Amino acid sequence: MIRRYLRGSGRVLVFVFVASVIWLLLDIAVLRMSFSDGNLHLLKERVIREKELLKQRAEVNQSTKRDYGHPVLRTEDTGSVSPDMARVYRQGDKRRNSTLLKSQSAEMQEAPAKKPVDLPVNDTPLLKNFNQSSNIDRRKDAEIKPMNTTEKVKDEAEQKEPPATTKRAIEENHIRKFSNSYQKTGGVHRVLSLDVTSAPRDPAAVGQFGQAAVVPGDKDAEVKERWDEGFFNVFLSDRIPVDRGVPDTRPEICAQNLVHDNLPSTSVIFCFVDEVWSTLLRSVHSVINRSPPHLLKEIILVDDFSTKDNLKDALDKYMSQFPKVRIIRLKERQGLIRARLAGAAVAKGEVLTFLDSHVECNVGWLEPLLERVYLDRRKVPCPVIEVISDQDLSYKMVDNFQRGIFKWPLVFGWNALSNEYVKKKNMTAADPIRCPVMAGGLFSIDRKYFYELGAYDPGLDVWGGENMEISFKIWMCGGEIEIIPCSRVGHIFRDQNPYKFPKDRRKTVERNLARVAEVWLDEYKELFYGHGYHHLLDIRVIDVGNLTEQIELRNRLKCKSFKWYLDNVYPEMDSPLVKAKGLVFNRGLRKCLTLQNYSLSFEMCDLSKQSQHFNYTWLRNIRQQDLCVVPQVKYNRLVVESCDRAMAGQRWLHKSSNSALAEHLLVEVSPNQLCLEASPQGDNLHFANCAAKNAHQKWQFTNNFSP
Ligand code: LR7
Ligand code: MN
Repeated sequence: MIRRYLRGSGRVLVFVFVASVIWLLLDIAVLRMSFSDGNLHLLKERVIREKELLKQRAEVNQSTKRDYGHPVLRTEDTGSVSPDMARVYRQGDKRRNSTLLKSQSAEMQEAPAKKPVDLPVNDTPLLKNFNQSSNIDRRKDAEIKPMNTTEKVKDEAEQKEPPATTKRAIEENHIRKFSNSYQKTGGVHRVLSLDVTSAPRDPAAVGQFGQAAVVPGDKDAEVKERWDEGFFNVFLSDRIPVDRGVPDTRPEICAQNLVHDNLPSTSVIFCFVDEVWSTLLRSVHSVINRSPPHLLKEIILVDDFSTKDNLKDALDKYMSQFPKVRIIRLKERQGLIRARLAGAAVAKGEVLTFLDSHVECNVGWLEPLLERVYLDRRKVPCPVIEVISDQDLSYKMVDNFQRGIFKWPLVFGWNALSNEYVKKKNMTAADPIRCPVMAGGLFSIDRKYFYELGAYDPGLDVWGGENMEISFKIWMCGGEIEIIPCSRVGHIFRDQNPYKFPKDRRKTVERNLARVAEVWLDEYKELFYGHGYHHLLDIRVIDVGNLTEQIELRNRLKCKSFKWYLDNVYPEMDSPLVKAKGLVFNRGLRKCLTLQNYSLSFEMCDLSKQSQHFNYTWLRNIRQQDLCVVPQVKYNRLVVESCDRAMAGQRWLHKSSNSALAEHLLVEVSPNQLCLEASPQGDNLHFANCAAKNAHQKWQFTNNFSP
């Protein structure tokens, strides 16, 4: 039977079959030979790395599924920040994490801490060139040869490219390639996930790939000694490579996103004063390594009159290897606000990108920002600000759906979008997030638009409040602030400013905030002063300076009201204009306070009588239109005067229902506790020592808005 098959056409078939098998075997052998050991190793590594990445993303996704990935959401939902929140911004929750929220207020308020997620980056070698995995658009890669990782640099060298020996040469090489092959077509391309280094990264280096760096046992004293140089672990920072890799923390879809080919170029502006050398360098390297060169017009370093020696000649020398880096030296200390203005004044890029001087930009950080400006020049995009630990310098990913908000008295904080909101808007983790207030330090803005908006108020001094100013200005004058989840930048959050304030720190910040309140808050400025800043109303305490130009600017730009901002941009913020209002009912007398023809009396309560309606304001006045009910302790009586916000003598403390002296009205300026009391017949109002149970000392407003 076999012989029959081997006859005729069957024989031909068998021959073809056997030949194919032999050919296949040969093919495999050749393929095997073509892989050097190293290549096989790389291949294996990539597979493992991708597995690792998938695992990490699965973990993030898992928590995302649970409740959109931010622990803050578990405690803080729906945009309202609970009153017992403890630390803001600079304080964070040190027990749980090293993240810090910022307080620009002297009275620390609380906001949810921005919770970082520890990344599973344990197996260092597997994470070599981490950023490259699966993020590179291979089709585009072939077309336009974007800058790439160390591995890619090596490949190119093997392709008989001129050897790039210095960083500058490498940079120029890439710029040349880009300008040759990159055509501004008006089309789109997949976002470039670049990460160039001059030499392959050492996987064993301290803190490599954003991992926690460990202090050798005998170096604790040195760590301590150097801490104050930057108020973070300067000792470790100095040991970490200036061009270390960081884990690609973007939501998965980001690497697939398309951006326009003809995005505007940007000037990146770093202002610094006495920044730690290694951190400043790492900030600059992260921009050079991970920004498409054709979009990076220049990097401007504005030295705000630093005192550290190495930030002078040594810095000039170091930066001279990067043709795009320019250093501007201010002749005297200006503070970060005017330093930014100085940087912006010389910038040539179409877009300004401001960054703090202790950051690390992640892969693909720039294009998503510029894309938003390209789509609408009035959009002001901010990256997601991730956490570089002040303790071990590890790069920590933060949760999704976070936005910047403020609480009274203009305290910045983070707040997670509510589940309902995310669902209702059908949001993905990569969608831009409308952001009522920016953190301040990291954002891109169209250069011309920045100036149309009047840039920053140059009257703001040194540090603080400028993020509120620019945020209100942007929103109220027609722009938008967004957080772009596909753009991520790590920032070292620290407990203290490592530089001196020319004047008192607290006073500087308070004065800045008062300027912002006076120009932008309209009637809501009472809420600002009323949350612990009453003292600022006394012109002997602060001089906010001249505001004419700022007010004129606001009029010229025809900016909307602060009420519009609250209603449209930050509707979750509950901002009642007064603390309490309505009838003022005396519990003992069971009658209501009445004001007629400048005289006070008691009448039967009647909601329809305007003479019985009073406001208890944030400035703690009892007020009817422009008239205030004022204690005259000396004569043991009440008078009616025109309200004057600066007069502490016009103020009352109305105790909330859960305090010991519930519903009592205390004279604010008085050496001892004095309470307003109605006489039993209701023919007289006088002051008496406060007595918790005395019903004639209890005053009830119809509506209470504050706890
Ligand atoms: O006088 C100064 N001159 C300067 O050049 C003071 C500071 N600076 C530099 C300084 O070196 C740094 O690079 O300005 C930058 C910001 O100062 P930081 O890092 O001390 O500020 P911060 O990170 O504590 O504070 C945040 O709030 C500031 C308030 O005005 C600025 O807006 C910062 O840019 C801002 N930082 C961020 O938004 C990063 C994320 C923090 C959060 C949340
Ligand atoms: Mn900072």
